[in-house]
Amino acid sequence: MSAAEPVPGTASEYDKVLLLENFDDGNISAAPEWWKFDRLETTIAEAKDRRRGQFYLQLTGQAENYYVGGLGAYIGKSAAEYNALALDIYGAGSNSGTLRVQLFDDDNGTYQVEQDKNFKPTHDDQREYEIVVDWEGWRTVEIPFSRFVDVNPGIGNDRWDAGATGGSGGLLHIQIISLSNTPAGRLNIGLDNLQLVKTAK
Ligand SMILES: [Ca+2]
Ligand SMILES: [Ca+2]
Ligand SMILES: [Ca+2]
Ligand SMILES: [Ca+2]
Repeated sequence: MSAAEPVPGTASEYDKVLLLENFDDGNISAAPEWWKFDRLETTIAEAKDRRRGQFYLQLTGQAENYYVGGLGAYIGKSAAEYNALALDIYGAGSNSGTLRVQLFDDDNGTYQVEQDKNFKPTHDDQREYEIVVDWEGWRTVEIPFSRFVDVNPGIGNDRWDAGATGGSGGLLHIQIISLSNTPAGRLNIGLDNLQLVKTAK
């Protein structure tokens, strides 16, 4: 890589960037506060290369029938000026696992995701994109918002409209569900630099 080439995962290649999380405060309980559920285990890990800053988040955990667990955070910001989610993912080879990234946008102007007893939204869109992590080392994954699929047709307005306008709270939650490639496998994935980005195209 030549010195002039933009470093993947840095702001230089984007028109606009909103950093959601880089884990460099070494604390997942604040700014933002992440919730965690089921068998997902998280460890703040020391980054070995400067693109990752001081820390990243290591995700591990034991699958039961492929499912490990998840983590999520309240964002509550407008995503109107961005067109993709970018995140750095560290893979440990073909059996690292799968991340199902979920975005929730506010469709009833409440600044919160109202949920039923199974934690499914009752008034807001839930949109998903799945990343099969089968590589080794770090990779910046960029997912255009248009690639996220609305998984609750009939609930919310079934449109990606995460701008905080007209009373909408914008992008409310990001949540990441983790799965193993085998029914009783172990997850092994690193996570860093979650950003909303505006790509040039
Ligand atoms: Ca970091
Ligand atoms: Ca809502
Ligand atoms: Ca919907
Ligand atoms: Ca919507």
